[in-house]
Amino acid sequence: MRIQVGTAAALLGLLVAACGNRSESGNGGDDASVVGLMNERGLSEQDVIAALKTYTPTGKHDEYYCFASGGHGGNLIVIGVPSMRILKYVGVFTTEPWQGFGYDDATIELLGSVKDGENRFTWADMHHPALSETNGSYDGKYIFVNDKANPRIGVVDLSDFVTKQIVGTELIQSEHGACFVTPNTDYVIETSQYPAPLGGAYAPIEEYNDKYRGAMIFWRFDRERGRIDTAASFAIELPPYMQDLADCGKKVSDGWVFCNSINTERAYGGTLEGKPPLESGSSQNDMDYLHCINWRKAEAVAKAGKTETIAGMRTISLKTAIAENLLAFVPEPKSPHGNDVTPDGTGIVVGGKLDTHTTVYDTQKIAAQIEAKQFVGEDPYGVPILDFQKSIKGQCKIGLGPLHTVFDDKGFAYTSVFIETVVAKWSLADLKVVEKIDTHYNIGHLVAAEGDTVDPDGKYLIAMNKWSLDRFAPVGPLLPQNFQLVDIGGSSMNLLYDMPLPLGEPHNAQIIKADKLKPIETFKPSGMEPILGKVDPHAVADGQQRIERQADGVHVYMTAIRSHFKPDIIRVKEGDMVHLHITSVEQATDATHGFAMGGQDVNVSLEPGKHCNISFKAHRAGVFPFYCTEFCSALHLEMAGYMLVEPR
Ligand code: RUQ
Ligand code: CUA
Repeated sequence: MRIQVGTAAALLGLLVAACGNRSESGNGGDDASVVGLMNERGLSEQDVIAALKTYTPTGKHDEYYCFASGGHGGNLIVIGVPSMRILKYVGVFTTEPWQGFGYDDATIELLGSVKDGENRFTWADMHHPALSETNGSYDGKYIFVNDKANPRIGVVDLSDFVTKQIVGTELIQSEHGACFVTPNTDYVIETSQYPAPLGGAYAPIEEYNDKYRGAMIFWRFDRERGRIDTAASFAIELPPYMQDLADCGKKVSDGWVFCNSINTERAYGGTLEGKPPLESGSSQNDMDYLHCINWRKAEAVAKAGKTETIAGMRTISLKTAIAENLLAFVPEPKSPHGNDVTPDGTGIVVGGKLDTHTTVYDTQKIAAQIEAKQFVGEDPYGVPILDFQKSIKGQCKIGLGPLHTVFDDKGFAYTSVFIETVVAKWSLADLKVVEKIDTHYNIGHLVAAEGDTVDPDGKYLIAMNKWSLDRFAPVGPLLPQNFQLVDIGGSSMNLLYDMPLPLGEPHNAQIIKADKLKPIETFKPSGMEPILGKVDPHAVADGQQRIERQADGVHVYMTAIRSHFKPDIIRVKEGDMVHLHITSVEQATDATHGFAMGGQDVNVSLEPGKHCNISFKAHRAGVFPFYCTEFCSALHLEMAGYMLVEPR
């Protein structure tokens, strides 16, 4: 393809004029001018404009951070936008060897803080990260993530990008509607998906209707401590529908939380037992139920002690929730999935996977009808139901299979449409589609810059596509996921960049302005243990290095500094418990060390000022070299030592 200079747009024309005659820096082609490169690589003008909008020169930082779920990897992916450069993987539910996450005493304990009996989990199914908010805006302090498979919530502190806490409850056996935060992050919400007897008990599946239940958990977040306060948390029992995504009211609807459900048919499969598969059994009804919960009322009810404790969780029973008028349903069309409150809080956009519309509910009408108890019926559990028509603002004819919706700063909504594989842009004012953009292929979630807050930025949107099909060089049957960066700053949407994600399935993400984050550069004061959040009692200052034999084994108080460990010879006896207490006494930002020892599965990261405690048994006699794993100086290879394990 030859490009005619005369057809270039103004921007490109300028570039061409500026660079067209220069060819001195040619690497590869003969003509290194912009036009020459375009011709050589077969790039269109649109391609070059897209490249210019995402290219970020060396040393320049991105305007936004995107925090994407790491899916089965159980970690959080930090990506710069618009360059789409991956900045970090933060270990949350699984080990992250480079960071030593899951290899020292504190992180081993953290990863084991939610277990099932003695079963520890080595993976997670992370879906929906949620940034902490103040007055409905991202405040850049924390991010919460969920594990659908083994119901857990992780709390990541954005001051150091370290996971500080993992909580869970045996009340529920799976979840999906998590994490969603209330506008001031008083609560982090986690909702069950597949009903089961609450608390983990057994009941025959034939007793599904009577014994199986869902629940919404309100994890109380203590901002001062930066931790979830499990004792101050509570739950609400829900009928055995499959509760799905939730979102919190904001501004005029602050105090409410809305949650989708599927399978109001209460099908439970039985394909070998003469029953229809779950998938068809659960898609019989035209309507499912949008759950509307007054969480402020629920909080007061829980505070008044009108709860029963199940598996350690204070739980408001369905009966109490109904009696207190804090739970009501509104019908919602055809296997709903996404549930997204508009920036002004007046609407909730629901996408029905088997529908061709998004439905915009009216939060004020819903609240008023519930207050006035204007119900038109009740479900088999006595939960009051509102009239559909009286509860909506209207519907937008959008295309087949709408899922999730995010918002911009100009009154537009953007909905992922799975079956059609597009992002549909539509106006919240008149509920009309204005434009669609192809997202090859299988779009799931989408995320826009601050697009689920009270003040969205517009600018960028990422379509999070489940399989990339033909987008990249083939790598076998398991295809990369594909994040497609879309420019939504102009009057029409433009695809800027395809970013393969080599792990699945990332599900959802959050995009926040980079200048809202102020991460620390080193751990201060020296000896900080990041999960403890303060100087570790075993921290070691220079001059205090020592080896002590105590009742519970050999304690080694060690420092790391360029380029040696002190002590560097450790003598123990076969069978001894060894406790390493290592403090990095560095303060320069470019001086990270690692500590690894073969044969013991020991591997930690020692960023400047950080302290780690590592315990293991000297399981056999022998000589065990240890060394630094970060190329920290010219004499990095010499940053090493020996543990000598003498035979008994
Ligand atoms: S799900 S693709 Cu968020 Cu877990 Cu909708
Ligand atoms: Cu310290 Cu390499």
